[in-house]
Amino acid sequence: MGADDGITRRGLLATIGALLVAGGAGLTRLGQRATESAPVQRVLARLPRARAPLPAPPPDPAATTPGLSPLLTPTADFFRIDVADSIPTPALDTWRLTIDGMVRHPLTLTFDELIRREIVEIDATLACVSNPVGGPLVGTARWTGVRLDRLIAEAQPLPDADEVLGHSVDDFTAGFPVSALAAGDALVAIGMNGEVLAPEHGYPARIIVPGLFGYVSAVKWLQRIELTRFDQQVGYWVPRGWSRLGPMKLSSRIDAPRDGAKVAAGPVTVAGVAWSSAHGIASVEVRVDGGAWQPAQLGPSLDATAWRQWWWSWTASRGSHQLEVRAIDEQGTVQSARLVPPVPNGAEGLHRIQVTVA
Ligand SMILES: Nc1nc2c(c(=O)[nH]1)N[C@H]1C(S)=C(S)[C@@H](COP(=O)(O)O)O[C@H]1N2
Ligand SMILES: [Mo]
Repeated sequence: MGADDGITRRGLLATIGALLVAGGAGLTRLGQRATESAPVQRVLARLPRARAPLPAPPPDPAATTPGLSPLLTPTADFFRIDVADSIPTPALDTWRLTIDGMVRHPLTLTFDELIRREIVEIDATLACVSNPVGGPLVGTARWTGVRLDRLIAEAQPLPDADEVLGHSVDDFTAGFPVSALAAGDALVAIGMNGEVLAPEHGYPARIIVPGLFGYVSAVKWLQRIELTRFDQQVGYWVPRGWSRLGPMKLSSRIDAPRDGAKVAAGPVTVAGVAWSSAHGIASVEVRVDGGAWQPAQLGPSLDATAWRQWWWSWTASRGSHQLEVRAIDEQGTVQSARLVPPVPNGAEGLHRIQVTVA
């Protein structure tokens, strides 16, 4: 996020202060006052509670394992990828979500109408298709929103519609198969990690489809959901050389030690994260200098579509050593070691680092 969202923090706080002095009526509900600027509306917004909130996350192993990614990625650390020149900040009171295209009953909802539907929570990992092996473009969040399958069912899709195409206020599009709704966990998300969506992550609403890369699904600053056909329309990135279908791939990453690190001989905790598309992680293995694969310990499982932390205690001997990791999913699939670049449907290969033990 740059300084390009049209308002400085100090200016924003001053505006809120003025509003509070003028009377706090706008504080009680989302998007009540047409006179508030869009950023002020966002700051004043409160996230509605899920009808059946998820339990609090278990103690995070990252608290005691230096360098390990947290179970849930703090929003401030969550990667940001988009083609937006500046971050759109739709005003809640004029924002609408339309569901149309190949449907019997097109639907247009205000924000208040959207959040009158049942609010649910999911824990899911989101990865960018352009993330290289071992790269940072992946994060896990607790998403709050309205079930996308139910919203689309309200619009009564025609049987020959095979694609859900999301449109943003800035004309980005992403499409995925109608069949991806069957899992029941896709959301029109309005919250992330217990807070109203941050401007850079799609406020006021975005799509989240657990198990799919962002470029085919996770439209931020959402304004329209179109039911269509893959043989008629495809999302923004498809004519630019990326695949029509974008399931996330079984992947793993070493967070600690860092590549190129110098560590002391003796016990060293090797740790990281592993994730799949929809099948949970069954095991993670580590090897040193191409030796035998060693089973790592796994952290808590939030959901099959959320990453799993792992760690392994290595007795490091002096010299330069190579560490590699691989994941195995609940279906028994072993992560591919074949090197594949991100284009057109996601990188493959094992994350490999080199460390010096002194
Ligand atoms: N409006 C809009 N939404 C978008 C994009 C975009 O360019 N514009 N990029 C997509 C891609 S490629 C990814 S990986 C995710 C990233 O979401 P994040 O920035 O919240 O991590 O947003 C998706 N949604
Ligand atoms: Mo992406």
